[in-house]
Amino acid sequence: MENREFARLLEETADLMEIAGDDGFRIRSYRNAAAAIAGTPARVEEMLRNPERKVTEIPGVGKGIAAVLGEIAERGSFERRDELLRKYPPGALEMLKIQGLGPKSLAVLFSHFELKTIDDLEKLCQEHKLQDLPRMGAKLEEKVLRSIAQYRKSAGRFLLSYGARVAAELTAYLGEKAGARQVTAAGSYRRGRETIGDLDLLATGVGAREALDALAGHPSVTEVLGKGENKASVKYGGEGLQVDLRALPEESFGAALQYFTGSKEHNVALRGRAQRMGLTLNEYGLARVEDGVRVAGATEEEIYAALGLAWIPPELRENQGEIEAAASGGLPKLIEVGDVRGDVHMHTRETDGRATLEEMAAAGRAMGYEYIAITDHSKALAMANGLDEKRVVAFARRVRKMGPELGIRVFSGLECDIRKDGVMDIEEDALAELDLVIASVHSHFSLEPAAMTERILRAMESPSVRILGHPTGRVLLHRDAYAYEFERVVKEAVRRGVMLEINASPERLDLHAPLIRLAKALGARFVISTDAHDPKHLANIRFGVQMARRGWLEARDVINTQGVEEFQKAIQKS
Ligand code: DGT
Ligand code: CA
Ligand code: CA
Ligand code: ZN
Repeated sequence: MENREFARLLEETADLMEIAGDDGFRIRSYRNAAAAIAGTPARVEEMLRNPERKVTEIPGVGKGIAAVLGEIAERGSFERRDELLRKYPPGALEMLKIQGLGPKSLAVLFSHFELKTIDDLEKLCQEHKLQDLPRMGAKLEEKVLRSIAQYRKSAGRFLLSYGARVAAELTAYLGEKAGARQVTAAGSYRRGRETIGDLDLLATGVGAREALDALAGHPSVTEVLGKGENKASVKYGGEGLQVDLRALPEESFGAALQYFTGSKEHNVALRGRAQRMGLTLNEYGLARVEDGVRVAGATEEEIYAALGLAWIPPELRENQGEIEAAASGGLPKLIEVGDVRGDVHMHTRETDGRATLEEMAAAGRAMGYEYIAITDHSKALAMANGLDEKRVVAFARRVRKMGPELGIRVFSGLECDIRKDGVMDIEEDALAELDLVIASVHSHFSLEPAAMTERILRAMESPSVRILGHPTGRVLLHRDAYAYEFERVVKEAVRRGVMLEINASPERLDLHAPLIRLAKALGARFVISTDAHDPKHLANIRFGVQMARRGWLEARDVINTQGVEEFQKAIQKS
């Protein structure tokens, strides 16, 4: 069992304890322990087994929690959790994910109504039953209905970054346990979609068959949904990600990879093209209709070539014009991770980051970058200890003075809040001290679209603003983009030389592909940056690059693929 799993059970129980009105101190001790366990490199499961070690070595883990961890390791749950799960319906855990309803409101609802599922909750809101209760009103009902819709849309989907973690782990595991050397992830994961419904793995060559058994025996597999000659389907981890593994002969590997990469829409269009050429395409290969002779199947390249097409990168396979472009030699030369030469959005301990300026600089060097920009928060984010004018200026001077000591070019920057009325959170003369200002919306997400448009337009009037940060504000599986006139904002950004961020943080991935393509068509320029709050987040750049690729971007569209001199020119103030 992974540490994450232990942490998840503790967190979940803390939520239920809050509904039950348990002692706040106790609830906090669960949450603290969960955070500590998730963040500790040592494996809890091994510590429990090892007589030389004690889990109480982990800060935040006391005797009580240690006993709980032992029980979880033994039987997957523990007494208090079982009690709470008996007391409240299983839907309670889901309801906690509905925004607007904290544990306290849920406790009130449970005491007044027979409430078992999200559907019951939806019905209560539609029938305006919440309004009869203290401190609940029509506004809350609307909010809950909206977030139920949001929840349903995201239920059963997983972040791309989680898919990446599981894919890497299983690939290594199948190599080790079954000797399978060629395991490839297909499906939406390979296309780089920001969320995935399940993980589709393909194995071929030595050990492919053996891999099916090995997968079913993986310690994080909670359920085997099915296992046959060529396919195994399992549930992985506490959140229940489905993983499908197929074992394939080498001669049809390309056809299977093509088929299971999708998208469905791309495949339908491709099969149509094959048919018009007198060919049939399926997961086993490409063959002539008239005599059934196979013409391709071992690699994707030969299949696309036999269809008169250049090989199409998976990120483009959404039937959005890529087949036409591949037929006419018009595919873009997509940006690659190696093209990025600097990361220009990150936080330090000055605000809500976990590392120092020096540590982030070292991490940037380790990525092979020529430059980074440190862009901490501004004062409106009081929770994050945002910088005021004085600290902004002091920071800029400090970076200037340190210069070469940092071993990499560091631009002094700021992620400056755009206030509700569009005024920048920091005075212009302080902003002017900085090399690079990102303007971001972090509050008042539900303004009317017209007001939100004006707000962002006004922020861009500041001559210091160079980048619009996470331009739509969405948080995947959690919060929709805020509404505004995107085209108008992009046109103004182009006019003022403001670049659009493609935020690579796995929870955001903002902008997404359709908006990137639209913005590019309007002449926008982009940066891809990680918004790192920890040195290890710099590696998330790959997800941002995948978004850019899905948006058909080439390296020249992305300004932080340029060397330090050119980048500096691009951020110079007019
Ligand atoms: P997901 O898992 O919801 O994020 O999305 P995908 O694209 O990974 O979809 P999935 O896992 O259902 O299937 C993987 C690929 O297999 C899909 O992209 C295309 C192919 N595929 C699956 N079912 C069909 C089908 O009924 N028709 C066609 N043409 N292709 C299919
Ligand atoms: Ca899939
Ligand atoms: Ca699948
Ligand atoms: Zn931000």
